[in-house]
Amino acid sequence: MSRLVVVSNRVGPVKDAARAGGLAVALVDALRARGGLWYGWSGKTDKRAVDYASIEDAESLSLATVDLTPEEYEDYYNGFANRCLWPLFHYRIDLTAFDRRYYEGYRRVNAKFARVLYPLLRADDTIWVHDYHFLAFGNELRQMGAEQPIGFFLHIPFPAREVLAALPHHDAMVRGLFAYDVLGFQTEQDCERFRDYVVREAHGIANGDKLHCFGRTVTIRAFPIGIDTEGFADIAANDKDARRQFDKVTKGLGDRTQIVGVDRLDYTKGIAERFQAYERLLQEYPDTRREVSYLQIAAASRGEVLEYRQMREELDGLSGHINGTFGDFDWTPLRYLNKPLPRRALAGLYRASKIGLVTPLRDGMNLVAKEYVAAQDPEDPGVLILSRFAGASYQMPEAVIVNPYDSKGVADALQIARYMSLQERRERFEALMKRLRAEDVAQWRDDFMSTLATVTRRRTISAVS
Ligand code: ADQ
Repeated sequence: MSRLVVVSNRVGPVKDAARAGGLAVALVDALRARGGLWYGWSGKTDKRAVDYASIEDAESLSLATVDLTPEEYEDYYNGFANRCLWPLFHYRIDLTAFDRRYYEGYRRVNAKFARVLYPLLRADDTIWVHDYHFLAFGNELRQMGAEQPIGFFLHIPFPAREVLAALPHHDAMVRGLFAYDVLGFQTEQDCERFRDYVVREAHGIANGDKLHCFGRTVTIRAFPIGIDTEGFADIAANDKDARRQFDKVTKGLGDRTQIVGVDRLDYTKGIAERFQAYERLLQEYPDTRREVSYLQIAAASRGEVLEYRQMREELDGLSGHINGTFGDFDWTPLRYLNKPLPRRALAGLYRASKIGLVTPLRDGMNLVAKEYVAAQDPEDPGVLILSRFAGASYQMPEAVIVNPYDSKGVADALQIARYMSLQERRERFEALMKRLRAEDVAQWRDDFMSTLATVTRRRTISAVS
């Protein structure tokens, strides 16, 4: 078996991968099995950063990382990746910074990553590149002469053609993607939008899962990412930290319905809209007062980006308003915590919550939805309320599917979930779990790897000119 090289913006952790979640575990397992190399940014910035990787061996695999200069970090990471591609691919043209300096920095850093990796590659390596930080990376490697199979997986949505066209360099960006052999997306809908762009905008030709354009052929497929379903269910049911968290949440809850939301603090997750829907619930259904308790965990992220700081202020205001209006001496309607929870505690929190509220405005997949279901007690499972705009909604139709912009609709869904019969909850849970078990993270990884191996067995290699 050839060596696997995984490229992602952040590398690791390896030792305690379980702490970071299913994706890290799945990648570490694959890397270990193939004596692999995990390559990316060190997480450090340094004015004197050089084009050189630090390599460390970590338990049957190697880690190679590069530092960035503060300018590179600003233009490539904060700038183009997080202030341009992230909002644009999530349909927030209004928040997108179309700054050419960012784009140039992004190209430069993608080229730097390729330049540093290239001498470390072996002829029979297989390379798997992750996410929107590295759209241009494959073509940079090809231009240096890399002939290895290179696959790319996009964790976030691929936008509609008209939205992508707002990006001044959309054509070069898509052209560069044709250097990869396999392009993996979260859903069929993402594949469809990519195909639509290539056929209409670049006059490519679609043929089944193949797309021909710019003198190259790539294979396009959906690989919906999963979680470690069995492992997470086991933690929720049996782990002592999970149990401790479960007890903490349920103590003093009485007959109240616990609603939970868990997110990275990000405007794509629809937390402000969710707070408004909750307020609507309390307004329109007075029987819910004192009878529900909503806990929102939102771990701060990307605090250096202005839009994230503004959103944080907005959420502080909304949560204060809800508690000020509806709260009482002995009842806090909304508890809103800005911190990450360890995975084991998260599992206990999900299990203690009768309703999981997952309402992103746009999301590539959303793993919280999957974790919430996997953590439930099969005898008395809770109800998942899920946005139709999360990639996960296509695999999870037995959730209560909502439009996150429609606060009345979400408030109604909360009422439906509160009164859902045990039999209906069990039926929905069983159908959801069946698919979560079959389509877990190991299956996602193996599916991608075997597609890449099959596709590249016979093909010609060249850079996109
Ligand atoms: P994210 O946008 O980060 O990921 P998501 O899939 O919801 O989104 O979460 C990833 C992980 O972070 C989950 O395992 C979750 O438990 C954890 N997490 C989130 N908030 C947390 C908190 N407050 N405390 C502790 N853990 C927390 C991107 C895409 C998604 C896609 C994933 C994987 O945006 O659409 O599902 O990649 O491909």
